[in-house]
Amino acid sequence: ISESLTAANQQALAVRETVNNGADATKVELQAFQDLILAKLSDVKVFVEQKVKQMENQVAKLGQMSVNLAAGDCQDLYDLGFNASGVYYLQKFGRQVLCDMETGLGGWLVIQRRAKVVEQVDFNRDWHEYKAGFGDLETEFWAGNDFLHVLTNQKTYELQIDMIDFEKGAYWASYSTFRVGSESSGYVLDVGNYSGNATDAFTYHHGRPFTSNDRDNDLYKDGNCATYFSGAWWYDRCYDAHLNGVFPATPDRQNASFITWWAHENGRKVPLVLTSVTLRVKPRNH
Ligand SMILES: [Ca+2]
Repeated sequence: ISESLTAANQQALAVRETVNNGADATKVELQAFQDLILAKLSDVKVFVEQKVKQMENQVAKLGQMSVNLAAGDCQDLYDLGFNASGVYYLQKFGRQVLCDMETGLGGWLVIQRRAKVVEQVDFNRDWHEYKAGFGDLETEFWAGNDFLHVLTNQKTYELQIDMIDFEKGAYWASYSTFRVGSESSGYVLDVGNYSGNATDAFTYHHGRPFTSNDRDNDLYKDGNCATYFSGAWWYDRCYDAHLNGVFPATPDRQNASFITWWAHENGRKVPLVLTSVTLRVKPRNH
């Protein structure tokens, strides 16, 4: 009996050891399996995180695209983070515009630019060319009356005019209201509330429709101001400011039939003889 018990006991120990060993082996296997699963899960997590990030980027891009589609001026573009001056495409109007993102707080849309350059852009053009716009955004251009109409009727716009006189230097005129009417109104000019150092020569043109060499809407009875002064404008009889005129070959203060702005100096009206002009607009209070 004793021997049997001893043998049984040894057998039991052997069985226990076998079981324990087996358990250890199972534990090791389970641990390895768990590690494998965790590693896989970690891979899946990285993959999912990458995908989520990609999707977030796509959504952000789509969001910005839809906002870009709605951008109606350079201020909108500026507010979207575009803060470099240059040519931008306004999806809303299907056209390129020149934005000045540096002057003042930025957000300016340049609607006209003149400068004495080697290859001068001809500004003595007809109604339809002024309607559509012409020139080169990099040098000289007119943004176009149809565009000026839809642009300036989105919000209330202010206008800034910068001019250089060949010997007197820089002048500026600012108007807190600038709006251009529809073609059926003759693109009537609504401009007001001047400030600047150039004296106010543009309010004279307030309420006037546009006159081109083939459409006489001016108040000069004996002829067409645009024909006489080579360039379309919101003529009255005929002008105090004429910024679409021709640059004189040589500066001449006695002959003001060229591109000019009548300034007041010491109680006298004196024409500025301009070498460059820029007209730009942005929403008021920006
Ligand atoms: Ca006339």
